[in-house]
Amino acid sequence: MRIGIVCYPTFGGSGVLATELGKALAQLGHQVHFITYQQPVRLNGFIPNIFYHEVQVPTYPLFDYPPYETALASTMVDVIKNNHLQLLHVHYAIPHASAAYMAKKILEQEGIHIPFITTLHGTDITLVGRDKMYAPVVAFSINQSDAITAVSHNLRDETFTHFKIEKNIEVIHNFVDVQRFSRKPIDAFRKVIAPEGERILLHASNFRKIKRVEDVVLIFNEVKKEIPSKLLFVGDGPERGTAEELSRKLGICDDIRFVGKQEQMEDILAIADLFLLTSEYESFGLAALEAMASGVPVISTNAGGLPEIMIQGVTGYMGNVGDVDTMSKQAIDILKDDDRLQQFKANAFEQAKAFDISSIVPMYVKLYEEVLSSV
Ligand code: GMT
Repeated sequence: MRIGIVCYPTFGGSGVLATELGKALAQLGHQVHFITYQQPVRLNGFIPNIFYHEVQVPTYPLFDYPPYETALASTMVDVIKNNHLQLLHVHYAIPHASAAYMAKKILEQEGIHIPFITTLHGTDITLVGRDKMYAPVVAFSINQSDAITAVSHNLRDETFTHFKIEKNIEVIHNFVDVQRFSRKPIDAFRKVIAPEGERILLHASNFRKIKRVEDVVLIFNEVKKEIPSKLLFVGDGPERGTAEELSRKLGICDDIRFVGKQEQMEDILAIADLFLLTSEYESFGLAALEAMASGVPVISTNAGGLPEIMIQGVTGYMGNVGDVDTMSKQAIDILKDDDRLQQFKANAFEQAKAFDISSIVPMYVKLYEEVLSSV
């Protein structure tokens, strides 16, 4: 198949998933064309069968807001026509689904039929998409999609709750390449972070308000009182300053490192003992799944789709949003004893296998074939 993939090229989960999907499809022999405004972060090196088309957004003094959606739709038209694409798969509804609809309608006038599939990822529905400044266009373009998928049952339910959707939404869970994430820890790296053999706790996100990164600091503060440990913060975003300020106030900043945005997550996860994800909402929690694939148990909230990947008391624990007390006790429970920690690590790894790339990617391929056969 010749497939166009549209996504955000940044470190966000939707872009990561879309890129990994494109790479996997290319490996299966399909031709994959990424259409986005920057080279996706996980699209590194030369991969046969993968093409990248950059969306250029010309500016003009009249534009306070350069019209990205128009440029995106025009690029889609150009790429589809010149590369004879058979279908488009857009990740994150805003503005990718409406741009795909526009491209589809333009091409229809030239006798070219291009179906598009929209994968809903989370905030495009639960936070941003619901805003009345976006909602009518989001609902319309989802309904116009030839197929719709959601990354969890929870997100599918949320979509039906907040929008009038007239079509089926298929749940295809996010995936992880377990083989890639099962790395041996680099001892020298572990020593730099935890020179006295302390436990290493880890949080990775875009540091938006919804992640509640202050709760990560508060949990770490409690753990540290009982167990010698260090905390690594991976990623960056608006709430990083808040987390830093709180760690200074608590007098624990020497035990916390902010390492910024990182491409080699598998190497960082390999040295971690526990992953913390305290979000107010996660449609899925891809970062938690990647941790599990690295054999790292997870303490998370029980929000959104997290209960669909976690097993309470087995792969880690889930607590209510904001219940720092309970989540701290759960973290200590996992970390206090070596054998117990090893058991949780093994369980986390075992559960990640249920979401391995090898079993999830064929679901997308099947969907593509169904969509193409109904054209
Ligand atoms: O976590 C974010 O805010 C980034 C966002 C995105 O769209 O990139 O992540 C969403 O999609 C991920 C991949 O499907 C999910 O694993 C995340 O749970 C989801 N984030 C939220 O729902 C807040």
